[in-house]
Amino acid sequence: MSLVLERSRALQRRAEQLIPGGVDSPVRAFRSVGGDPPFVERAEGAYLFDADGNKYIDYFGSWGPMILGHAAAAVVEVVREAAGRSTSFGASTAAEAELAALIMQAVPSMQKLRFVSSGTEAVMSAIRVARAFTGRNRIIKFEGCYHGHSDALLVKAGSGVATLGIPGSAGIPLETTQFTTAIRYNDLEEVEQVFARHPGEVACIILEAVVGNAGTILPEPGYLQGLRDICTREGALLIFDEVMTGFRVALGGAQGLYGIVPDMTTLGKIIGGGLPVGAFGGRAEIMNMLAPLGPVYQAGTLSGNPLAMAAGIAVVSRLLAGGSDFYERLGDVTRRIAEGVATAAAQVGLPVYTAREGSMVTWFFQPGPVRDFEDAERSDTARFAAFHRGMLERGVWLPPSQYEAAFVSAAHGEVEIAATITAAEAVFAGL
Ligand code: KE4
Repeated sequence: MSLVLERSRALQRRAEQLIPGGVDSPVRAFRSVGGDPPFVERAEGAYLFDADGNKYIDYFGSWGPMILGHAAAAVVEVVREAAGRSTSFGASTAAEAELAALIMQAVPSMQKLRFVSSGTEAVMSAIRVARAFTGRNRIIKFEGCYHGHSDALLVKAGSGVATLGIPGSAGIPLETTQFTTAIRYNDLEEVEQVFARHPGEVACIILEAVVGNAGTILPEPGYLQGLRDICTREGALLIFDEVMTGFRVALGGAQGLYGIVPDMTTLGKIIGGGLPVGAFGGRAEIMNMLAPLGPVYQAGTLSGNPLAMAAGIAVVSRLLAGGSDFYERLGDVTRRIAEGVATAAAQVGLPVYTAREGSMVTWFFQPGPVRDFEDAERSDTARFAAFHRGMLERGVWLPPSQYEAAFVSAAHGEVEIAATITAAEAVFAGL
């Protein structure tokens, strides 16, 4: 089968003249799966429509935000209305506290929070506050976890860094990453060793409690509680980067699902409903370090943007109203899709290891298990690329990397489940 992508190819050629690689974010370039990326013209519900009129079931959902499906009426309506009152003020609005309060209903560990315009900004700011609050510099992160592209965090990162197989990034002075220690996920002994090597120096541990940026990797029993206990004992802050898992794996995010109370949390994606929003927050005594109250400076022209706040309020309100029933249905649809694809692979004897938490899932092309990034890297990325291409040609658009999670939205239902499994059966038959 081949896809008609003439207009997308022409658009790609034009974009490449003006924008590096023709993309505003590297993972969109399809470098690890090959072929030309379709250019999207519009999206609705569970579907994307490209410049050549092709239609796809969407399994990356703008990399997480589109949990209600595309162009959800409630979201579009409030954004249109907000735009009519101007698109930005650079002054305080009631909507900011309204969205903050809604978020705190689901994530009570965030006693105070501040909005920014991306997950990267949220994490960068949270790290700065953690360092100021503890008076320490060292941060512990985990291989394969991605926390945005701020200098100190681009060490053995996941997502696009792993996708492109680059060690980190050029342009980052060693002095900037000298206080970043990246170790294996799911290994408490390695964490203990870092604290033994650097007594009194560790400001925080930051992690994706459920990893999505190495593909989906779940915390082993006791792991998160172990990190919580170590941070409490050592006076370091535990930061859950829930930019992806927040309002995704459960209403209360990974912290709600696993019953762990972090000292700080970062959010993004879903809380903006597809508009640029990030947030960082935590215990009030920590967040009160921020200017204008305290000595930590952090700012943003478009932070708390009225359109983004309106979209976030619409989405988070819907999720709060839907509660556990919403997430139960979403998880069940995802489970059926995950198992259907895995069964299709097993039927032709293809080793595929499925990892799923709620409505985020990854099919690793290997026997598994996948407990950390080293395991994930054993995947057959060439075969994943062939799978991705075959599914795309059959109208199913998966995230274009083995090291990403696929996302299911509330708009995915019986038709999409059946179509996805049928497509997978056809692709696997030819792999
Ligand atoms: P942004 O700056 O891209 O809004 O958020 C950075 C970030 C922080 N923390 C986690 C756990 C994240 O997953 C992300 C961003 N996720 C990737 C997808 N895996 C964004 C996609 C892209 O880079 O284009």
